[in-house]
Amino acid sequence: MIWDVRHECIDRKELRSLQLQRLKETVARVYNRVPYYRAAMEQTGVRPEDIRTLADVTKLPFTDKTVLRDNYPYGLFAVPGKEVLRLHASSGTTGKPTVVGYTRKDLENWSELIARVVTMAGVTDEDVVQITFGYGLFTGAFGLHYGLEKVGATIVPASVGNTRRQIMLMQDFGTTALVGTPSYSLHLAEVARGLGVDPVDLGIRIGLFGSEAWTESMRAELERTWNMKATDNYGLSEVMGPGVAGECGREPGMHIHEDHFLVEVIDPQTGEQLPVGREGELVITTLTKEALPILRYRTRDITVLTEEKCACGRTLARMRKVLGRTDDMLIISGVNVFPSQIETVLMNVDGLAPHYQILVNKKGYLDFMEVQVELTDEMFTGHFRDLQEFEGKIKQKIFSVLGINCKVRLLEPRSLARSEGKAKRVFDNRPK
Ligand code: DLL
Repeated sequence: MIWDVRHECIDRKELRSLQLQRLKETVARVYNRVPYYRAAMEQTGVRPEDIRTLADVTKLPFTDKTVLRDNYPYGLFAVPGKEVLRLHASSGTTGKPTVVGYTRKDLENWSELIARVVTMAGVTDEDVVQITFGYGLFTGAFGLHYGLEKVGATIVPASVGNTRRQIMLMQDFGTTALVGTPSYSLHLAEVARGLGVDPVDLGIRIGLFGSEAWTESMRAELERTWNMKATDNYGLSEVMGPGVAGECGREPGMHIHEDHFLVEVIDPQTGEQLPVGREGELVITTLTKEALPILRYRTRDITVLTEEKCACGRTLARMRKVLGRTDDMLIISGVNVFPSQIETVLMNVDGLAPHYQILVNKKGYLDFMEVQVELTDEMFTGHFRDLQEFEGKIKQKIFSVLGINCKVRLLEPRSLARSEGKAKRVFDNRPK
C-alpha cells in the first residue's frame, strides 16, 4: 500500500516545480528571519531572488553541525518560541548537544512522512509495534510513534533497555513489528535465546531499523534470526529526525521524501555537487520546515542517489543504503576503510557472531588495526590451534577485500559490550 499516492507517485516534472517553489520560500524565510543565514548569504552576495532554478541551490551556503552548535540553542530558529511545540536534541560527543524545534505544522508533516515510511515497510493498522528507541530528546522514538499512530497501529512504547522485559512484552502483547537499531535488535534476540525463547517463535514479522549504518549481511542475519522482513529507514535530527527516507522493498534503496527535502550528493573533499549516480556525501535542504529550516546540511553520510523508476510505483528518488559516515571512515596506512566493509567480510564467515569491534592504533609510525570478533557457540571449541588457524583465515579475507593487514582476535561468545542505542564499534586510539 502507498500512504500518500498524490505525493509519493508525483510526476517528476510537477515535483521539480513544487520543490522550486518551496526552495524559494525556504530561502526567503531564512534570509528574513535567521540572522546567521542572512549574514552567510550576504558574505557570498546571494539574495533570495537569485534562486531561479533548482540548480541555483549550489549558490547557497552549506550548514554543518558546527553551525548548529555555534548558534545553540535557538539561534537558527525561524519562528518565535511561542510557535515551537516540541524540542529534540542530538547528543554531541563533546560539549553541547544540537537542539532542534518543531511547529505544529512541522509535527504534522513529520508524522505524515513516518506514516509513509512505515506503510512502505508493510506496517498496517493490524500491527502491534514495539518501539525500542529511547523516549526522550532523541528523535527516534517520538518520531516513529506519531506516524505509527496515524497509520492506526497499536503502539507499545517500550523505550530502550530492560531487555528481558522487552521479550516479555513481545510475548504477552503479541508484538508483530519491531522498531529500533539493528544492533539492539540483535541483542534482543540474544537475550530471548538466553531465556529459552527462540526469537522466531515471537512472531515478529517486520523490523523497522535505522539510526545507524548496517550492511546487507547484517540484514540477512536479522531476517534469519527473527524470521522477519528487516527494513531500513533513514533520517537525522538536524533536518527532522527519522522519516527522511524509507525502503519499499521492491527495488534496492530508500525513497527520499523529495517533496519535503531537496537532496544533493557532493564530493566531501571539494564540496562540488556530483551528478546523480555518483557516490558521495548526502546534502539536504529542508523545503517545508517552519521552526528550523536548514540550507544544504552536510550529513556526512555516504550514499548514491538514483532517479530510476521503481517497481512499487513511487516516483521519489532513492538513496542507496548508507555506506558509513565520512567521520567514521578510517584511513589505515593510506587506505580508506569503512567499518561497514569490515562488517560485510565478518558476517560472511561461518562461525562468527555479528558482534565485533575495530581498534586502531599506531605502532611506531605505522597504523595498526585489530579486529575483535566473537565466535558463535558452535565454533567456540576452546582449541587454541583451531582458533589460530581461523584467525589467519579471517585476516586473509580482510586483506583480500580491503588490501590491508590487520590483527584478528577471536573472542568468546557474548564477551563484547552490547549497545542499547547506536552501536559504537570503532575505537580509533591514534594520537590526533
Ligand atoms: O538517528 C534519526 C533516526 C532515528 C533515523 C530512528 C532512523 C531511525 P541522529 O541521532 O541525528 O538521528 O543521527 C543521524 O544517524 O546522519 C546517519 O549517520 C545515521 N543514520 C540514521 N539512519 C540511518 C540508516 C537519527 N538507516 C545519523 N542507515 C545520520 C545508516 C543512519 N545510518
